[in-house]
Amino acid sequence: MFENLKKDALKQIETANDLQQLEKVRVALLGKKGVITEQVKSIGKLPPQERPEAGKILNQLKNEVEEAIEKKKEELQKKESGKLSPKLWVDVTLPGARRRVGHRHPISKTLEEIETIFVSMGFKIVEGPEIEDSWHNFDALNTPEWHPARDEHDSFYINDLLLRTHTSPVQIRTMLSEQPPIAIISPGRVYRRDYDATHLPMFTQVEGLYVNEDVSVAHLKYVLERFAQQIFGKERQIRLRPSFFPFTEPSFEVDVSCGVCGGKGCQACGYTGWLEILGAGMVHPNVFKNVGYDPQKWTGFAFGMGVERITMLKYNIKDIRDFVRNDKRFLENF
Ligand code: 2NM
Repeated sequence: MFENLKKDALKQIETANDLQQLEKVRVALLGKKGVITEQVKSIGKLPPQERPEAGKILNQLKNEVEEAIEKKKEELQKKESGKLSPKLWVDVTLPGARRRVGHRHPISKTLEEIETIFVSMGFKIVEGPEIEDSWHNFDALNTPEWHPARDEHDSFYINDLLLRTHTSPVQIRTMLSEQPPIAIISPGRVYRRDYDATHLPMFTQVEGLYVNEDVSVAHLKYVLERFAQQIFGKERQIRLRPSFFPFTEPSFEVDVSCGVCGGKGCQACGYTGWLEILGAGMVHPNVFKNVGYDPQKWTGFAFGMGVERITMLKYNIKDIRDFVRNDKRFLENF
């Protein structure tokens, strides 16, 4: 009884040549609908007197088959453990995962260039606090009480203090602690409530201050022309247009000739031939009074520029917000 079934089962097990095939054999024999399982189920259909014998034989058969499967499984496992599954194969001809190097931020790069240019002309770099009181940020700079920059709408206040809106308070602090002659630049972060394609709420400024006897607009223009030619190219020209700041008189907007058309006028410069790069002027006598300098004796020029703006002009960047997106594809270009 069941001799053929047994012979056939053991042969199937013996000829299985990998674990996957062996598992198929196991299911075909002992699975829910396996041949042996079906035989066990059909014992109930035999005449009662034959059932115990059939049960005994089938049970024995089942044990033998299970044992044979287990033995074969061990054998195949030993054989297969020596080789990797295809999932773990490594294609050694593939290029390696490239580790991309970091980059200096374009603002850091421009700032460093600006600093180098002014240091080469004898200016000293001075830094100061980013949180200021309104005396250093506004009053000392001759800014009237009603000036809109003082408004909560335009500046970030922290109770009675505020985030500096320019680095001029650093120049005020330097004039309070040192005596002329003074030649300084003050680079650093400044804060204004403004955010669009040309304004960031936090941006980088460099302001300059020169105080001595007999300083004139000619000195200012000479220093700024040298600056413009070193940062943008020696063929570039500058021009001064009248403007207004509370802390300087006279005050100017300073333009550089367009690098695209050479000053003839084109789309890049709005067909004017000129691009605005900074603000400047002769230090207002009231500012000197506020720091205890005699305005009859001392004269000076000052200027201020946005490093983001200079960088945008240098590299033709259209949206200032690109500087704060941290996109490597942007940062890689400088
Ligand atoms: C500017 C434009 C013009 C400026 C003035 C001073 C100080 F402290 F001497 F009064 N520092 N910076 C100044 C003058 C800044 O930025 C557009």
